[in-house]
Formats: sequence, structure tokens, C-alpha cells
Amino acid sequence: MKLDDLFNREAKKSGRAADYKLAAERFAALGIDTEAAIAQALATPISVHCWQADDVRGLELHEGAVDSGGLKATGNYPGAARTGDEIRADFEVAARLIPGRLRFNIHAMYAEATRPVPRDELGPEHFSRWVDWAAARGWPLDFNPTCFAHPLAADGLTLSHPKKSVREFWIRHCRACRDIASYFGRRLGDSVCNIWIPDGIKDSTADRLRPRERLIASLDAVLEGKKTKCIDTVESKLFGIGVEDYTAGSHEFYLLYAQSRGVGICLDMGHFHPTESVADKISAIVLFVRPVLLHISRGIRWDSDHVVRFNDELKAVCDEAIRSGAMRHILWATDYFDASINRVAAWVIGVRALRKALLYALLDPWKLAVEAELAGDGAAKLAIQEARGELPFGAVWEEACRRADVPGGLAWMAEIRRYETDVLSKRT
Ligand code: RNT
Ligand code: ZN
Repeated sequence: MKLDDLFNREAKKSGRAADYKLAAERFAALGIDTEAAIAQALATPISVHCWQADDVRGLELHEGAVDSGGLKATGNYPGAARTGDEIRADFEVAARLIPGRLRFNIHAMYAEATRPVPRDELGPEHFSRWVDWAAARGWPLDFNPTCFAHPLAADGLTLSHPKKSVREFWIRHCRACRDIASYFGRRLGDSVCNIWIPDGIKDSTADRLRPRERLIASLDAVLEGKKTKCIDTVESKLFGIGVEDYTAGSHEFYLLYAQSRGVGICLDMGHFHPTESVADKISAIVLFVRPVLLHISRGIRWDSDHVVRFNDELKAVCDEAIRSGAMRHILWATDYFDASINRVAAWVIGVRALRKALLYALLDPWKLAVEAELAGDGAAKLAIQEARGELPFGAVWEEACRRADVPGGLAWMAEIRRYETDVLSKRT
């Protein structure tokens, strides 16, 4: 079958009302209101990371250190965005193909200035093009300090650096970023400022405590005079390329730091041991630390940041978010990058997968399973959980896409192909 013909054919059909009606009846029989599920799934904001568009390169004008702190986009597919305008244009295409509410997540290294600006001197004025663009489209902006890909991070250390002058540079940078995020918040409603640093040691770490002591002092200095208009979160990591032996900002470190300082925590799905369940952490953490920001990602064998898919791990995370009843304390963001496929499609596939998993979780008859569990009826519980796989989820998803005015099925690929021919393939 010719794929382009298939995509074009799909583009002409839309979800059938009759299929949805039957599906809604089937779910209703299990006590699930599909209308409410569609509404909540579409209303949940997803903060989409800008860095899928350009393989985490950024827009800085000076030639910085290119080593990016253990982050590595792999692949040479043509069409990476080279400017802020290209990132924005690409995202507008993606956003038309993704159902539901969106936010956009940028990094300090996406500042747009006419001359090189040191990172510790960045201000809201260097992001005015982002703000005007986002304001016009109703997308709040989230933000991240960029503590990597910089000469002062060349040895892989920033806020925990043994040298005071280096730590102070990164403290000034992170403070500037909180001011910028606060400005975004004032202009666009609210803004998350998420701090992740690469700091760690490659081999046979001799001193594990002092870097953490320094990191505490630096973070405290960054957070001093907490601004109300940005939501602060800290993101842990297990290891990075070149820092395999030790990470100062480990999970235990940040969990306790966040809890003791009253800031939020970011759980990145790639930042744990491969068999560790991020889903299980949600209910344990949200009782103590809020908000919980989720960096939705997909690791294969390691923190590889593959394009997010509607797989068991993602379903489990969304299930737990819904079942915990803590959705109002959970913030959803994507974090992955693949340079080996069409990058706009990578965005659409990953964010649609997350939206799908949210809807899937909202359509789960989990309350019946809880009832069975409380009654000690294990067989009934398993039977209910098994029945989930037989429910007509696809028809409800198609309806959600229709309501959000975006193509369902594979129809969106026709748009991707057109944009690739007309725009992306012409980039050098
Ligand atoms: C790195 C962290 C971090 C980055 C972005 C670019 O391992 O996941 O969130 O991916 O800040
Ligand atoms: Zn992350």
C-alpha cells in the first residue's frame, strides 16, 4: 500500500458519530461518563518542550562548549529548526495536530538577542518574541535554566562546583531564570521554572557529601526571596553520559530538598533505574511534596529520551495520576528528543500519546476495581481490570480528536508529509 495514499485517504474521513454513541453506552454500563472523560482529558494542560525541534541546540550566538551535560540527541534526519522563527513555525504545525490544551516549555539557551548575552545577564527582554507569540496563541510559557552546554559547565559541574566563582555564576543564572519565569507568569497566567543540573562525577567518586552540601547552599541562594509568580521545581537524575558514578542531585537529595523548602519536584521518566516505577512514586510523593511535575519521556535500556509512546509505562503513570485523585497537584510536561525522524512528527506522536494515555486513564473503571479490592474480592478485581482491554477506547479517542478539531487516526500524517515537502526538506 502506498503510505501517502493511505494518509490522504485517512485525512478525508473523520470519527463516526455512531461508533462513539455505541462506545459511550458500553462505558456508561461500567459507570464511566465518556463526556466528562473527554472534557477532562482535553482540559489538562501539557507543556511541550521546545527542544525536540532543534536537537537541544539552542539559539545562543556565541560559540559555547558544545558538550551538553550528558544529553545527546542522535540521528541526522534533515529539517532541524535553526532559528526561533523556525521552532515557532514548526510548533504551530504540530499544535494543529494535537488535541487539547497546550503550554510551551523553553530553556534559557533559547534567548533571542541581537548580541551575545552572558547567561547570568539574561532578562525577560531576551524572550519578548516568545512571549508575544505565546500570548497571541493562548499558550502559557514554562522555563528552565540552562546549566549545560557552556564553558563554565565544561567539567560537568555547576551549582555544586568546588569553585565559588563558578557556583556564583550559576546562582546568578538561575536567579535570572526565576525572574524571567515570573515575568512569563505575570504576562501569561503562570509559569513553572524547573531546575535541572548535570553535576556529577565520572568515576570512583571520593567525596559524595560536600558537592551536595554546596548544592544545598546554592539552591537556597537561588530560591531566596521566592517569587510568587513562578512555580519552582527541582529535577533529579540517576546518571548522565560522562557522569556515570555519581550525581549530586539524586532522587533522595531532591525529594528531601523539595520537601524541606516547600518547592515542587520533577520526576523525569528516564531518570530512574530501568525497572523502577515512576507511576508508583506519584501517590507516595504527592502526599508530601507539591506540585509534582512529570517529564514524560521514554528510555530504551537507558535514559535515551526516545519519542513518547502509548505504552505500559505511560499508561501506568496516567492511571496513577487519575486514581490518586491528585491531578490538581500534577503538572504534565514532555521531555524527549529524536534527531533520526521528522521532528514535527516526533512532537505530534509523543504529545498525542500522552493525551491518549490521559483519556485512557479517565475511561478506566478503576472505581469498580477498588470496590472489589476493598471487599477482598481479588478475582472480581482482576476480571474488571482485564475487561478494560476489550472496551472500545478508539472510538472515544476519535471523538476527542473531532471535538478538539484535529485529525484522528493517521490523518494527521498527511499534514506532516506536506510540511516536510514544502518546508522541512528545504532546510540545509
Ligand atoms: C536532562 C533533564 C532535563 C533536560 C532538559 C533539556 O536529563 O531531563 O529536563 O532534558 O532540561
Ligand atoms: Zn527532564
